[in-house]
Parts: sequence; C-alpha cells; structure tokens
Amino acid sequence: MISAEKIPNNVNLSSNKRLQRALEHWQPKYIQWWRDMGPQGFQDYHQVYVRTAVSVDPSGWAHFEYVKLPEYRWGIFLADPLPDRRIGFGDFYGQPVWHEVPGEFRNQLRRLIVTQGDTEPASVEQQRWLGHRCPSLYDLRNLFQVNVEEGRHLWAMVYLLHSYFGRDGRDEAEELLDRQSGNRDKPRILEAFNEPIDNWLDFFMFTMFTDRDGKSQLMSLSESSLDPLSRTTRFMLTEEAHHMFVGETGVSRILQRTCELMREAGFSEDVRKVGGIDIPTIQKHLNQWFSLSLDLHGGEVSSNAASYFANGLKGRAKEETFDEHIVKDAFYRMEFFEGGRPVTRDVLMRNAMNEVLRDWYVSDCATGVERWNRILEHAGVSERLQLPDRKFNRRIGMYSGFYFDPHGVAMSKEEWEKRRNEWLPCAADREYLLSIMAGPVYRPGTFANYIAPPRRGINQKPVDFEYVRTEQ
Ligand code: BYC
Repeated sequence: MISAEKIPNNVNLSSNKRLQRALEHWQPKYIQWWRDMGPQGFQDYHQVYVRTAVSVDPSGWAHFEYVKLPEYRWGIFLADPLPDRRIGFGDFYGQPVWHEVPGEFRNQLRRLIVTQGDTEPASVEQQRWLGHRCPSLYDLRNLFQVNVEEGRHLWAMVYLLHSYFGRDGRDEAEELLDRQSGNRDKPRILEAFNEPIDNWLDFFMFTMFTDRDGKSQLMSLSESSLDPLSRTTRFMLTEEAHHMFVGETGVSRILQRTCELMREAGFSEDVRKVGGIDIPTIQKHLNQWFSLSLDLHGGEVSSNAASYFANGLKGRAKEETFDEHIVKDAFYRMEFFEGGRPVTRDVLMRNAMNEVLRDWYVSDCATGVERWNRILEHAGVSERLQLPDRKFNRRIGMYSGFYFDPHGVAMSKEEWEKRRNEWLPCAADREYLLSIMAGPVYRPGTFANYIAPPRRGINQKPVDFEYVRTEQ
C-alpha cells in the first residue's frame, strides 16, 4: 500500500520496512482525520489545482496537477545533507551533528517535535469551514494548498517520531490526530491553535502572522544538532514562504479594495456601507493575530529555552550571523514590569532565547506591515496600520495577567474591559465580516466585493483560470 508513487520521498522509504510498517498503520488514520477534520464539503467532488512536492530540487517543486484533496500525495522530504555539518551553537559547538537521537535529550527533542507537529493539523482544523465563504476560486485554491502543505508538515514530524522515537514516537503520532483545535477536553497544545478562524480576514492574518511564527520556529529548529530535524525543517521552510505570501497578499488585496471603496464612498464615509472592510477592523484583526503569535514564542525568561540552546537542540534564527555561538556569559537587556512600572534588567542570554527569537519575528512582521502601508500611501489614504506593543493582549510570559493598550500603556482590568472592543475584534465585527462573506464566489475570475483580484495567477495561469473544478 505504501509506495514511492503514493508517498513521494527522498528518505529511501521503499527499503525501510520498519518505517513502512509504522506508516501503513498511521496513514489510514491520517486519511480518516483529513476527511473528518479537513476542508468540509470539498473532499469528493472537487478537483483542486495544487502543487505537489515530488523532490527537493527546484523542478520537483514546480509539479502542478488537479487532485481530489484526499488523494493528494503527501510526501516525506529532507533537504539535502550539508557535507561535514558541525553543531553550530551551545555546549557541543563544533562537534559533528547527530544522526540519531542522544538518549539524554530524547524527551526534550520529542517534546519540541510534538509541539511543532501539533500545530500543523491544528491549523487545518481551524480553517476547515472557510471554503464555503471563499472570495474566489483563486483564494479557495490557495487555502487548500496551504491546508495540504500543513498536512505534509504533519507527515514530516510523524516521520521523525516514527523513525527516531520508537514506541513513544508511534503513540505521539496517534495523539497528533487525536487532539482537536478548540476541543475543551483535548485541545491543541499552543493557544493560538485553538482559536476559531471562520472568516477570511482572520485566515489572511493567521497566514501572515502565525505562519511567520512557523517560519521563526522552523528557522531555529533547522539549526538543530539533530541532523534529520534540521534537514526536515529546512525543507518545510520553502513551503512556509508560500503561506506567508497568501497572508500578506490577501491583506494587501483587501486594503487595495478598501481604498477603492473609500474613494467611491467619499473619504468620510464608513466603508462598511459599501460592503468593504474598514481599516480600523483590519487593525483589530492585526492586533489579535500578532499578539497571539507573540505568545507562541513562549515566556521571555525561559529555562526550557536555555536548556534547548545549551544542548544544541534549538538555536537562533540565522545562527551563523551571530558572532558568538556558545553564549555562556552574555547578557540580554530586558524590560520587566514590576510594581506597575517598567524596570530594565540584564538576564543571561541563554535564558532570553525566546525573546531573541521574538525580536527577529517582530522585525520581520514590521517589514510586512510597512509594505501594507505603502498601499495606503499610494492610494492617498492617511491612515496607517501598525504593530501593537509587545505587551498588548499577552497570555503567555511576564505580561500575562496585566493589561496594556496597543501603545504599551498599562491600565486597570476595568479600563481594559471597557476599551477592549476598540482594539480587538468584537461580536459585531465578526457578524459584519460573516455577512459580507455569507456565500462563496465560485465563478472563475470573479472576486468578492471586499477584495481586489491578485496581480497574477498561480503557475503563470491567468487569474480567471478554473483553479478548483466541481464535478457534476
Ligand atoms: N500556548 O519556558 P516557556 C507553525 C508553555 S507555528 C500554550 O516560556 P518554552 C505553524 C510551555 O509549553 C510554530 N502554552 O516556553 C504556523 C511550558 O509548559 P510546561 C510551532 C505555552 O518551553 C501556522 C510553559 O508554557 N513550533 O509551525 O520555551 C500554521 C512555560 O514555557 C505557550 C514550535 O512551537 C503557548 N503559546 O516554549 C501551521 C516549535 N508557550 O513546561 C503551523 C516547538 C509556552 O510548563 N516549540 N507554553 O508544561 C518550542 O520551541 C517551544 O515549545 C515554544 C516555547 C516556542 C512553544
């Protein structure tokens, strides 16, 4: 049943009987999960024009075909090995990388891989109803492309669990299909992956900000001394780039359309009256997903992060760009919030590794927001989007339990409750978004009123190409 034809791979699957047996056991459960928890209503009668990775070289990347979603060929790929690769950071700096899991780091590595793996099916679950409200066939196809690739990322983590963690790994692989986004009894591990995504503005913000956390976490895991983890995550990063493209351009197209509608309606008119999405609503959704994604980087001071770094399991994004890689005596200057006031203190850099990665993440997000603002500027609109302060709306780390406005000004719980709806999406916003996304737009080349068409189609196809075909 398991073959290279069905599961494209570069891990020599055909000669690894043990792995084949494990995957033969897991695969039917995966397909059942995909049918139950994947895109609802688009499993049996729709052909989707998707890209399937069939090898790691650039030509293997450009493989496009129409497939029914459950028949997508989820493959297992590791980026090519780097000759004589050495451990790039931490206490074992300079030693050869590991091709097996060292016993003493087994639990920590398993935990990292499970946490990463858990986010992949979670996002598919979160987005499973969106197809019924798609703004176009182009967007529908992009949603499904993202979904099948998140499914492939799950395969990537399950491959590692099955190959390197024996019985425990097999149990963990089953549990990855068992937990469910938003389920009260068995939720997904990280909070952002339990939030519902039932409208396309949330989807685009999620792929812009939360997939970008995927990028920063994958970059840091790709530095890992465990070479198979490094190579797997390096290949995943190529797919992650497309997800962020979907998010960034999705919001860009909404902004562009908002500007057009503002012009039509007159600048002082509420753009909602002409069926668009007003900039304050866009800002609120930005605030929501940016702050949730900041939480995904963990606590500011973390002994877990220090230990991951010391043991060479998880490095910093672009570790090679730092001058020093052992980082034993270095300090990081950090702002704490004590007695209602900010206080600056130095902490050991190793304990601040989550914050170091968050710094990288924030600056990467800021660049994207600048590009959005250029659209507003070109349209002659004076409003601008901005990232809220890091302290805003945090539930993980030292700011959780306190209340700050988007500029980082502290406030009481009562004041926060009173003003929360100015900064974060509220029931009325959600209702409005659902009202303008009530039905799907299935006619090729046609777009919902609140979003502009993309500049070009996928794989040099025209924008009005039939990216998703319905069987009669
Ligand atoms: N929610 O020492 P701390 C992606 C827990 S996204 C709930 O501060 P640590 C994707 C933590 O587990 C990338 N709990 O943090 C995107 C710990 O629990 P215990 C996913 C949280 O350990 C879109 C406690 O709080 N990849 O790929 O350094 C679509 C204290 O933790 C949260 C990864 O995350 C939270 N947000 O953890 C699809 C990489 N944050 O020990 C996919 C793997 C922390 O008290 N994970 N906790 O039980 C890691 O590297 C780390 O586990 C974390 C930070 C970055 C999550």
